[in-house]
Amino acid sequence: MTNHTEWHSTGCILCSTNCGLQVQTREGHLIKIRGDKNNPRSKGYTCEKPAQLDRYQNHADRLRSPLRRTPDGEFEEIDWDTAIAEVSNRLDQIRQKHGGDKIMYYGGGGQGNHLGGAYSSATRRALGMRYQSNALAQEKTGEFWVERQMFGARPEPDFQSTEVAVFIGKNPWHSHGFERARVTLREISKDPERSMIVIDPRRTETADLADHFLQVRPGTDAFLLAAMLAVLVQEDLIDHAFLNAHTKTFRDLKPILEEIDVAAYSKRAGVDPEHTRAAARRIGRATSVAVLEDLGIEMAPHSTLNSYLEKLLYVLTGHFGRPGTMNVGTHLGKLIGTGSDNRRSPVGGHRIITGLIPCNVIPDEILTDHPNRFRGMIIESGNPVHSLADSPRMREALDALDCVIVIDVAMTETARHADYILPAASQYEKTETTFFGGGFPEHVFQLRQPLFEPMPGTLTEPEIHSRLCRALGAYRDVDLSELKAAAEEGGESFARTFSATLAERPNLAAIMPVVLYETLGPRLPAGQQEAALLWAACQQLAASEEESVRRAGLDGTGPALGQALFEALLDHPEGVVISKDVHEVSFQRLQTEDGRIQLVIPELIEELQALADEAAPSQDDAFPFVLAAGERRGNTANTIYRDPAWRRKDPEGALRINPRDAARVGVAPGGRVRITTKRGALETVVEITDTLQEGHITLPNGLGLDFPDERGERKVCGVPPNELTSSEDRDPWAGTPWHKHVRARLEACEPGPL
Ligand SMILES: Nc1nc2c(c(=O)[nH]1)N[C@H]1C(S)=C(S)[C@@H](COP(=O)(O)OP(=O)(O)OC[C@H]3O[C@@H](n4cnc5c(=O)[nH]c(N)nc54)[C@H](O)[C@@H]3O)O[C@H]1N2
Ligand SMILES: Nc1nc2c(c(=O)[nH]1)N[C@H]1C(S)=C(S)[C@@H](COP(=O)(O)OP(=O)(O)OC[C@H]3O[C@@H](n4cnc5c(=O)[nH]c(N)nc54)[C@H](O)[C@@H]3O)O[C@H]1N2
Ligand code: SF4
Ligand SMILES: [Mo]
Repeated sequence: MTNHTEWHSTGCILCSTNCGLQVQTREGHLIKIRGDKNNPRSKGYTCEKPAQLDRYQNHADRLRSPLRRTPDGEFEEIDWDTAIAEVSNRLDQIRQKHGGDKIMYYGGGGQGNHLGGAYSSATRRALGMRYQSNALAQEKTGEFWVERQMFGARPEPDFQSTEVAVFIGKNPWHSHGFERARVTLREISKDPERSMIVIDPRRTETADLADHFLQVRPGTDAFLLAAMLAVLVQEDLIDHAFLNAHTKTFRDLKPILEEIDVAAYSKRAGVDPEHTRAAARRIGRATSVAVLEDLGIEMAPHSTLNSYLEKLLYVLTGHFGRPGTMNVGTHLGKLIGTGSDNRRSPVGGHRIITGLIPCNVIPDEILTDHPNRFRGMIIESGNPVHSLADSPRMREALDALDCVIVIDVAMTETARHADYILPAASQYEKTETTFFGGGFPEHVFQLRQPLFEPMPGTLTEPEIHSRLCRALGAYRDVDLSELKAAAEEGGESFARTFSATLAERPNLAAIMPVVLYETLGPRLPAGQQEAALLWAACQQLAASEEESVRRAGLDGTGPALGQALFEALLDHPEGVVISKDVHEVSFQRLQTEDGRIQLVIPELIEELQALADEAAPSQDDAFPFVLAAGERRGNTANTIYRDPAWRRKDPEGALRINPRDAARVGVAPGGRVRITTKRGALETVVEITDTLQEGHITLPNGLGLDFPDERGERKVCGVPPNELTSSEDRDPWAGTPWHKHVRARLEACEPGPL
């Protein structure tokens, strides 16, 4: 086994920021971990969480052999040849009997790994699968839907140089979401010329640094954002020159915002109208503003409307396409699907956005006798039984399928419901990367190289998909011989043969990732065969964004530039700048019909206008609390760390509650409560804190995982939040869940025996 006694570059896989790390290893363990100063984006920064990464790499529940469910519901080990043959056979049977479109794909990547999903497209095409979903369809699809209509692109905030940073339902102190978050937050907070605006019902660590903290009542952001937009229009803080140049329909929007009663809407949101005005004026008068929304508004009532209003805040004030504002960057590889948004889910007719079926309706697309229902599922790098709304119903749905295949590194809540479990090499045992944003104007990409050999018994996802495609008859060795020969000749010759082959042979074009893996892959340095697919992504980026790529210092034109880019990725496992943009390019990247920003989304305008008549929520006596089910804290990391021992403080993940509520419920610090929602009831420990307003309670995300203790007894530590959520509580447009707004009641528990 290779030991890295020297520092070795890799990356953090615990959140989408993917900070660069340097590590030392010994006998399969990560023994020393520090930030990597050579990563051009994170520059040595990390938070507290990656220190424990060996708990991801090595733990009791890592999978070490393919497993098959036995008739008595247990699992038995099988070898890989049997697993591949039986899995492809079972899926092919569904295809032949019901059609490949009855097999659904879920997942494809987490916070640190997106190559599996990219290679899976070959297996999906080989089986004729048409429908997929992943965690983005329970958080970001509402925002995507809005962005597609307004911009046809995805603008990203530049907090490094902005004058005014705005966070809406986002706590970057803990959840990050952009590079070097804590450093940047402190810099903005200390600088008297710069300001921070935070909209959150809880006084978060980020709110503590803010100049304007609007402590909104949970679930009423639409009112507050509408009031802020109304201030901008009513006080004429609008950038008319920008709107004239880049939009068309302000005159349709203006009267709607002019009518809004700022005082009444602010009060409805629990915010002093003067605070609303002050924050809006700060945005209206700033030279630059950057805005980031996240789960606090995306998983709450009016979620898609919230995303629309959030974007109007910066568009009406012209904070787009300049330093410190919102810009549209380049991307190597695709995180978000393309294609039309006109498709609907096969049973319920739910809107498919960026190619994804809303997570909340997946059980409805299975638990029915509708002829188009799903019959099988491939779940890769996702834990939907734990992470999607309504865990009991998700378990029922998986059990109703003819065949469930899970590809994962660990025995998860979801894997327990599989017919076959295929064990993957971990993210430190293969070449991996993510397609999350790498920044603007300089875009950084990191292709991480393996620290360890794949654990015996595991395979990388590209290898799994290649074997599945072969077993399904999607390719034979002879089909690839010409390309293999061309790969030996290298660069230009391979590029030519590759385009010619794909143009002539649609069946190979359909499984392109696997073709690259099998032909170019073996020519790559040892352990980096999985990088092959990125060769195509590099060629594409070099062709579409030649100037930006050359500005990053890469030479050549056409395929030679693509090749140079690909080699840069292989040569720089610490991360490398792959493109440099000028800000004006943001306007050229608008992909709307007329190339302008669209100000009016008719459906959402209707929802905005209907706010005026929306009844205030009644004090629901059965469920008087609003539970935010799934808060990010310093000791949560989705379900990537399964061993609860990584949480030294607060191992169980306490329910947070305001002191006056705690007194009313009759619970003391460290006491226990029973929390009940319309879906379920569970017990938990409490933490009493005045950072929460009365009536608002929170539970951390990612807890309640099933893991063996020191004696090997399986235990669930903490509350699995989705035992308490319902799939019908969701946004009407995007189907995204309202996890931040779960009605609940609390009762103090008798102190239990210790
Ligand atoms: N430490 C840590 N970091 C993470 C993760 C993790 O598990 N742990 N997960 C990563 C992932 S997958 C994601 S998507 C991001 C999510 O990152 P965030 O969205 O920042 O995370 P949350 O804590 O879920 O929610 C953000 C804020 O929403 C607030 N909120 C609740 N209800 C409302 C409301 O009605 N209105 C408003 N305005 N705010 C509300 C909460 O008080 C909270 O401060 O974090 C990423 N980073
Ligand atoms: N109630 C509530 N529910 C929530 C949230 C909330 O705030 N509240 N947050 C939601 C959000 S924003 C998100 S993003 C989701 C996250 O939930 P999921 O998408 O389910 O993702 P993760 O917990 O990040 O882990 C995914 C899986 O990947 C596996 N894995 C790790 N490395 C590899 C690998 O190399 N290969 C393979 N094949 N598998 C691997 C892990 O073992 C794990 O099972 O949770 C969501 N669920
Ligand atoms: S901010 Fe995210 S990527 Fe960076 S070290 Fe922390 S968890 Fe890892
Ligand atoms: Mo997420």
